[in-house]
Amino acid sequence: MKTALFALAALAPLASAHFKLNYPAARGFNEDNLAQFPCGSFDTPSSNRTVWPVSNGSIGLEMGHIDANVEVLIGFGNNPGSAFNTVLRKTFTEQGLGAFCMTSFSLPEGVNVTDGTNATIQVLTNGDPDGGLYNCADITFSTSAPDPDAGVCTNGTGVKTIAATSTQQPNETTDASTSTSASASASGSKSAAVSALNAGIGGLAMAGAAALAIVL
Ligand SMILES: *[C@@H]1O[C@H](CO)[C@@H](O)[C@H](O)[C@H]1NC(C)=O
Ligand SMILES: *[C@@H]1O[C@H](CO)[C@@H](O)[C@H](O)[C@H]1NC(C)=O
Ligand SMILES: *[C@@H]1O[C@H](CO)[C@@H](O)[C@H](O)[C@H]1NC(C)=O
Ligand SMILES: *[C@@H]1O[C@H](CO)[C@@H](O)[C@H](O)[C@H]1NC(C)=O
Ligand SMILES: *[C@@H]1O[C@H](CO)[C@@H](O)[C@H](O)[C@H]1NC(C)=O
Ligand SMILES: *[C@@H]1O[C@H](CO)[C@@H](O)[C@H](O)[C@H]1NC(C)=O
Ligand SMILES: [Cu+2]
Repeated sequence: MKTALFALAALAPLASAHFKLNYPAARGFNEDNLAQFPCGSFDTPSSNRTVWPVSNGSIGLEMGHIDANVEVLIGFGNNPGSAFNTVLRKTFTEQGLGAFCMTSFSLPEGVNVTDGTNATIQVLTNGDPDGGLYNCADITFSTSAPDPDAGVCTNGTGVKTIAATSTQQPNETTDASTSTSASASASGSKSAAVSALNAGIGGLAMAGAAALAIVL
């Protein structure tokens, strides 16, 4: 497993991480436990919250799948538990590996927050091959929140978004490549890479082939 992961990581660094929430800072990141609802195994709010804007916020991810369905929810208060009841961005499909910066977040009509309101953002994507993958970030709203530092929230080359073919939440659909019109070769190479990662039985040769498939 480690060998396969390492070989993949060396050749295609972004393929190994499912997805990662970089900004606002995640509660924590444990790649092996990302499938644990609601926050990828981090159930306790961080004492260190990111000050995040009431309008025009950004959320920076790093994508390790060639395509993924993504949804962003929020729960209000100091510890929403698993009550992420408000949708900040409904399900869409993202394609391309690497840095992905979602922009222009604002709260839905009728949701009022003031400076100092605490909340937790939950980002979910679909899993390998089904179920969800979760990352959460604890924030404090502020009308004067600073922009993310330069380079923290950017888009990698080739990253793009398209409408999702399903309105279901990503954790209730199967792998995006089976439910979108993404090219067959892309989903094929993704599956190869993902099985090498997940099964851990690939060994160097197969991991190398999977990494090559990703690059191509
Ligand atoms: C928000 O969270 C911070 C740190 O976790 C805490 O000190 C503060 O009292 C909380 N604010 C409110 C309004 O509860
Ligand atoms: C608190 O968060 C800030 C910004 O994300 C980070 O630079 C700092 O290292 C964090 N501190 C701790 C103790 O986690
Ligand atoms: C929204 O945020 C982005 C990224 O921080 C910034 O470049 C842009 O100027 C902001 N737009 C407005 C209208 O504030
Ligand atoms: C990244 O790309 C997405 C999809 O095209 C776009 O909505 C977003 O504004 C871009 N982010 C930045 C920081 O330009
Ligand atoms: C939010 O604020 C608006 C305008 O001040 C007000 O009309 C509305 O009732 C508030 N909504 C809630 C849920 O408090
Ligand atoms: C999927 O995530 C949403 C939002 O957090 C949650 O309400 C729902 O229960 C989750 N579904 C499953 C099957 O875990
Ligand atoms: Cu994955």
